[in-house]
Amino acid sequence: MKLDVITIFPEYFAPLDISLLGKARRAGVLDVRVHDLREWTHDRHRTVDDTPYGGGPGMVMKPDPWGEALDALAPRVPGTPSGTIPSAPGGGLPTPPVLDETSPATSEGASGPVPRLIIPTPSGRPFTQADAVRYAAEPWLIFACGRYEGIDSRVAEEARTRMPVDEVSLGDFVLAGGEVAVLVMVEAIGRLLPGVLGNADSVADDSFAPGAMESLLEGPVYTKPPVWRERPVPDILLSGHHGAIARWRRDEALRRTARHRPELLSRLAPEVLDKHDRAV
Ligand code: 6GU
Repeated sequence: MKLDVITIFPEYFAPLDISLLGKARRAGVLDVRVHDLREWTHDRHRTVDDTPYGGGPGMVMKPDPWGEALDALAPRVPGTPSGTIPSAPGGGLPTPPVLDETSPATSEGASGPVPRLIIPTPSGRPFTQADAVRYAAEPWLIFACGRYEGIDSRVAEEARTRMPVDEVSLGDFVLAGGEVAVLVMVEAIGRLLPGVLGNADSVADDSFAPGAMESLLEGPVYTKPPVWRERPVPDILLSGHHGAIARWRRDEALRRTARHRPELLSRLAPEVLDKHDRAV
């Protein structure tokens, strides 16, 4: 998988060299390139922001450096619309097709793969494990890290005329910029790539993993010693009864979900519930 990151703080991405993702990069499963947005500025101060139209606090990222960066990383295929839609009434080109999360997975055309552009923003739709699974199957992702009050809206709008664009949020809180959000998403995606995790089975048992664990939180885990500070490991885990252990784990997952995320339980699809779940 090829991964481009555009940011004004390339130093934020040093952690991608270590641990699991570092291993994936050295193994050649993951090709990450971090780009400094200021390379696509042309003024002495390498300006990337300006005051917001309509007034208000904070600054907005200027569209020009972003447009040039995206043109450089994902060159427009000759013959496709420029994306400049003249606003003059009755004039201009027909609106080009809009590519978004409902578009099919990145397709391999005659000119090679089209990247998916991912823009982290607290006003995006929630990023979930299902997105991580979908993104892990794509050949090429571009992450655009906004700062300040965000990126001029026309950047995403114009990019949508030539690649799928997803605006995604990590949750209901506000970060200072997209960099940390991108590190989070790249780790969630990277650990799903073939050959990155030691034990491929561990992915299926994850909280939120598609299948039996969809909408469930994983329960407690234990290792040796069998008694620690007078606290024994639950007997069932030492019993060797694999069926009973699986049932116990599922009951614990249901209990933990009820306690920490009650709204997830009402979302459980009937087909992922087994006939013993109701008793918990
Ligand atoms: Cl994806 N970006 C920023 N800046 N803040 C966030 C976020 C993303 N998700 C939650 N808060």
